[in-house]
Amino acid sequence: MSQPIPATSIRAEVGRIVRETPVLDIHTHLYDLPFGDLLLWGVDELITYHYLIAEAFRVAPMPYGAFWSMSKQNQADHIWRHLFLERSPVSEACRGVLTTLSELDLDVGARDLNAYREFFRSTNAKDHIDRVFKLANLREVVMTNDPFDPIERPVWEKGVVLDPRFKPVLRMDPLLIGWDKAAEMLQSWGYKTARGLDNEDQEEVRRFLEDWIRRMRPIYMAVSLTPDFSFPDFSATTTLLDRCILPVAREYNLPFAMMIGVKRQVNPNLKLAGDAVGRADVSAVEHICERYPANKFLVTMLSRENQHELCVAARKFPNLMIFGCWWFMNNPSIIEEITRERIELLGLSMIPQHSDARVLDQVIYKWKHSRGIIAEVLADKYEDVAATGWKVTEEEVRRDAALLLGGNFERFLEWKP
Ligand code: HDL
Ligand code: ZN
Repeated sequence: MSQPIPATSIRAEVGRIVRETPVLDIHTHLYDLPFGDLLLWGVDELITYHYLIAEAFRVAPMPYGAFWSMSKQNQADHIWRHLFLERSPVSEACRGVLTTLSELDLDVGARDLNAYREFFRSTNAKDHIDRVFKLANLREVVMTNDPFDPIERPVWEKGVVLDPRFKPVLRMDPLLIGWDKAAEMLQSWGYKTARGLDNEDQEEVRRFLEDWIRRMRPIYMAVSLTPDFSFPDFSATTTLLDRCILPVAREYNLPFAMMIGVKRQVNPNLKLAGDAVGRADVSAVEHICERYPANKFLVTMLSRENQHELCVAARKFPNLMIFGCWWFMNNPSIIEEITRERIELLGLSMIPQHSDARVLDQVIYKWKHSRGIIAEVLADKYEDVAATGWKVTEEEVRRDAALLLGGNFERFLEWKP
């Protein structure tokens, strides 16, 4: 066994090891180069992140239409002025912009937005992907790919060769949440789905899924669900899960990711920023994990109030892997709280974080901030066991960090229940 880390050095060593461990980021909205403008990067995209748009409307209310008709650069100037210059940028989303600029070696103290723009104009997307992956110490990012998206679909239909660092996921919100409209879209693509989800419709939905699995080679299938998600019930969602999605997921040994608790468009004027959160019913997760032991489920929940019960549910089902501090959970105070309770209840058998990045550069700050918190919590836990006489070694800390930052996910993908 390698030399134990002296108790007084555990914190520093754990921090270094976590920083040095490359991450597999299991949920993002990033796109590889062939998807063109769907790949967002640069300072104006950073500043017009929908999180910051919501925050800007709080301090500088204006007619929504007036904001949306502004150019991206003018929207960024507006947000920069109100959230960064006229008041201190201390929210997590504001701080993230500054962390990213700082890690890119730009002079944050100068507060010179046009100088930052100059830097991004001086580079290109391909070089920037390499630069960002290196700074964030990422090895792979998992995308969110939607066959119902009219811009994205043709890219897949034409055929796309992906950079191996970008992994696809088959996202199916429109199918599961709006079956009637999805049925019409499937019909327009040649699938016979006009009979109210009877057996023949179900067969056609399975064919649609298999067509896209062959085209996209996704590493999991995913959906976001509202707080009132229940399972089983008499909805089209239950029928689609039971008869279409989960049988196909089993056949291809693909996990099904459920992201539960989004209250969609509580303020539609804010567009992407208009969604909110609601406490969901974890028993739906328990029922689906219990009913389908040969399926694998990745689950993250949006409400802080659901986190402890989700940890307990994960203790009951080996086919349930909980992950990330999603969206409104992705703030230091909550990341720390739920990482502690996850390690205390689940040890290292969970996936502590994903970035959910929409702008390429965001992975720099989202992972720098989260690595710091995860390392601090881990250091506490190693110090606790070292106090009993247990020997904590660099080799084992490195092993554990690799599990948390990608290894658990990869093993879960490989595992056949
Ligand atoms: O449904 C999702 O995947 C969410 O992450 C939404 O995309 C949300 O708008 C978001 O970006 N959250 O971080
Ligand atoms: Zn997301």
